[in-house]
Amino acid sequence: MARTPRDDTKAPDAQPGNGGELHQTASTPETRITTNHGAPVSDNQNSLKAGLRGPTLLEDFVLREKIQHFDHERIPERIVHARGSAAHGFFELTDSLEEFSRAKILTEVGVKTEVFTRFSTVAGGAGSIDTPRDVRGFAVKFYTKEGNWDLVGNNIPVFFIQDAIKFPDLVHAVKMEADRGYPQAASAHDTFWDFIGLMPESTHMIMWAMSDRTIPRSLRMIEGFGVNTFRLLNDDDEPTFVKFHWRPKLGTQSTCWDEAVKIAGADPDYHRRDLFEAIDKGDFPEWEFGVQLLSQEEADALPFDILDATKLIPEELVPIRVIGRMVLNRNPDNFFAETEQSAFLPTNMPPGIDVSEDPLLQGRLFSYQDTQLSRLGTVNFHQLPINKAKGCPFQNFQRDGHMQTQVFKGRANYEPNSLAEAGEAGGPREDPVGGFRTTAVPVEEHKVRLRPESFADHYSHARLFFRSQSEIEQAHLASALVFELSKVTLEHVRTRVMANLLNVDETLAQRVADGLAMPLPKASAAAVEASDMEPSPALRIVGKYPETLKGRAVGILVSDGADGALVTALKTSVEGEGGTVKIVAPKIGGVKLKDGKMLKADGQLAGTPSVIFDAVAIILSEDGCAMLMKEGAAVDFAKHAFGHLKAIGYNAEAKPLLDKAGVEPDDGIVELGKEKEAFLAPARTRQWAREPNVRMLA
Ligand code: HDE
Repeated sequence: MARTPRDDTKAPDAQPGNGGELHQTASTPETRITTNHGAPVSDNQNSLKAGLRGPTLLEDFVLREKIQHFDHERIPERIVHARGSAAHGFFELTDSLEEFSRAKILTEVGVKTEVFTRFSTVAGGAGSIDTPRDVRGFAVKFYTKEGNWDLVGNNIPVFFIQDAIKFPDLVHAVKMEADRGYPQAASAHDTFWDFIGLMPESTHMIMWAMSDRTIPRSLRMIEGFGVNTFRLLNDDDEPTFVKFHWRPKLGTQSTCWDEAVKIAGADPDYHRRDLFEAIDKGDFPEWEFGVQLLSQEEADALPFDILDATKLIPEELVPIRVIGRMVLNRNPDNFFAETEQSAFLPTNMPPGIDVSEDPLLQGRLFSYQDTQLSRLGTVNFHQLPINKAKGCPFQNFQRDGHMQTQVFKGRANYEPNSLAEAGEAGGPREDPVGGFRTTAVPVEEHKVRLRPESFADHYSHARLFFRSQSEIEQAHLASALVFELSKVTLEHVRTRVMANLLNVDETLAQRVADGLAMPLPKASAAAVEASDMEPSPALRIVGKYPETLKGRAVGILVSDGADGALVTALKTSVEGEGGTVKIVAPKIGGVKLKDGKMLKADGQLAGTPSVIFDAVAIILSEDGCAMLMKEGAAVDFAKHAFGHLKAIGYNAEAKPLLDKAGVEPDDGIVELGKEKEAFLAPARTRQWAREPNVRMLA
């Protein structure tokens, strides 16, 4: 028999052929690696072989177990909203809704309830980029004292379709095309616009989808909406309709489209990183929570149907009452266990909150529970730590199934039972008073596959949205339509979309036709002619967000010989206002400043372009500038900051680089070292006035 060269008198890592010198060993049960069944592992570097150079043995259960577990690491990704990032935090009620709801989460002022919030894009796969033009999911799981409440919303208050039966068609149309498997995470392609053109009910949502809302600057800067109409039920079981709203403290802010495209290459994880880093450094994002409340009579008086998810209730008609706040203050410990395995269910509602008959919501009530079975593989997914109702006990007579983690005691696995009479545990019982009750909505009609007349107006709200936008936002919306339709290869599809747009607003349709260099067709036949509603300025985002450095990032590009005092002064001012500063240098080790000191870089120029910052400063020495003028990444740093409407601070020595990049003087281009405010003021916002000089908008 061949002898192995193992010498038991030597430490394991000193053994020949042990595979690397750096691995560490352990000798106590607390620190050593074990198999999944607890057997201590002596060697995690080498598989068991028949001889030094021989084949691996089937008997190596340590190897087999490790490889087999690895082979099964993935679970199916979400069919939609696959790409997501999440955080833990709390919700605090500031104003009681006692009059309308008996849910403790909506009546106990000052109580902090744990939440887990997952943001997502919709169309792309789990590994897709963070910045496509797409709707963002905004799903909040409140671990309330009366069971989990999952408010599974989006950052847009309306939806593409009215009836759940169209959801698979919509999703098939927007995802990668069936034969070619592309494009990934992009709506700019034939099948999506083909479906949209044929579904006039999607027109209102299309206005939102083509607005700047779908290219957010940060997940910390998106609004959230429950979208569907829900009900609240008070102690007397009286119902009130409710719409839910989240409003970010940092304001709703977006990128420029060209910027979003470039960020996709520079940092595909832009939003995930931004959220993680902000929370990591204690800069906790916060949202206000608000409700729109209306009685049946108020709902009946509206000129649209609140059961139709393609419509919104303008704030000017029904104001938003702010009743609480949410703060996200803890990153997940483990992405898979928490973010990936989290399962949100619109059916998770505490007593006092109820659904409406919105046919989109009704379909969702089935879909989410069903989808968890294929994603998480077992009816016991509610026992996973992230999904478990931790605000209260959960107990019933449901038993067994795959991956059952509870060890039930006793014989009581049915109800009613009288085991208590024999001194045994009888288990929990129903609670007619404190339990969940459904609104007693009268139902007395024929079964039909029809939509009500009140759902037939597909254009008034689209017009309301478009006409409520600022001039800049209207131009972005028209340009987004031109961009997307320019990627559509089927001419008749472009024409059909334009025919629908004519029903929204003739000037919009004309701008799109001009942008495509195509003739404007006749308007498509509308089931109901659009009517003019009072514009709702609350629907804008430009000009509404706070001008602040809080939550914003400033990149300072430096070279050898740069003026360190100027860099420090700028950094101190920006950080003093709550902004983040990152030093960008040609080499990651940093630069040698004018005074001979070293300044470390946070990012190397090629990998840290200006697209990832909200404002930039360029502080160079004369030699440094001469060198960087030959570096495309440096020229792009200035050029893109200018094109993306960012403030640019510079010192005199850096001016030639700006000239080479085509940076033209305006209020956002500031020589540093003069008045501090001169740079800080434009750095707190975007230079919208510059846009007509840098971009041809539709
Ligand atoms: Fe979803 N949706 N959805 N959806 N949705 C899913 O559930 C579905 C809709 C939303 O971070 C899936 O667990 C149907 C509207 C978010 O995990 C699935 C219909 C709104 C998330 C599903 C809709 C949403 C999902 C896929 C039409 C805004 C991510 C994985 C009737 C109010 C939640 C999963 C998370 C996820 C079905 C329409 C929001 C397939 C059938 C409207 C934020 O069950």
